[in-house]
Amino acid sequence: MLLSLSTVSSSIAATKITTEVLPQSGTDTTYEDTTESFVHSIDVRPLQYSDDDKLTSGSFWPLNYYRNSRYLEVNFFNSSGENAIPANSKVKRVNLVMEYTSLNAPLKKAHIKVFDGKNWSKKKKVRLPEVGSDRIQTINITKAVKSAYRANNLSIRFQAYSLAPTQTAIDQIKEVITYVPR
Ligand SMILES: [Ca+2]
Repeated sequence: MLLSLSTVSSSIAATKITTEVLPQSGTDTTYEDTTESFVHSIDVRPLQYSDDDKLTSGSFWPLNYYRNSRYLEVNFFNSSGENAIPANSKVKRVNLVMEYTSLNAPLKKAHIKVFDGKNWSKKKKVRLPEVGSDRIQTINITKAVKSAYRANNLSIRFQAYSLAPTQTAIDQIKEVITYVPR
């Protein structure tokens, strides 16, 4: 009897929970002019599900190299929703699932950065799609998201550049968190 109680108790302690967080807001600065008025809020609803309803970048990505000022930023603020991760939970893994395509020409490079509450992380490479064909991938960002607070207050920036003008269309981007509640 004691043995069985002990077994139950240790299995509860080790229970991992995986939850998905969908984007709530975001901004697009791909427009030609990067003055304040060209920082556009985006409608994130197309990003929430893989259903071919897509968010197209407002303008072409830069040519030949990245520009710091050009990005799509997506926020996964989750501190009060039913999927919020309890404070002090042990965050085991945080992935981004992203499905997107390039519309007009191949991308040369693409990456994401993760905001950790103070700074943007190092670049995480994003694999490139064929033109007009969706590419779905899982990007492990656990190293940049070490706490429940950060997992609940995630912002990411997607950046790309190409050799010929092209926009991207994102069908889905979501945060998948695996954690052990405390
Ligand atoms: Ca969609």
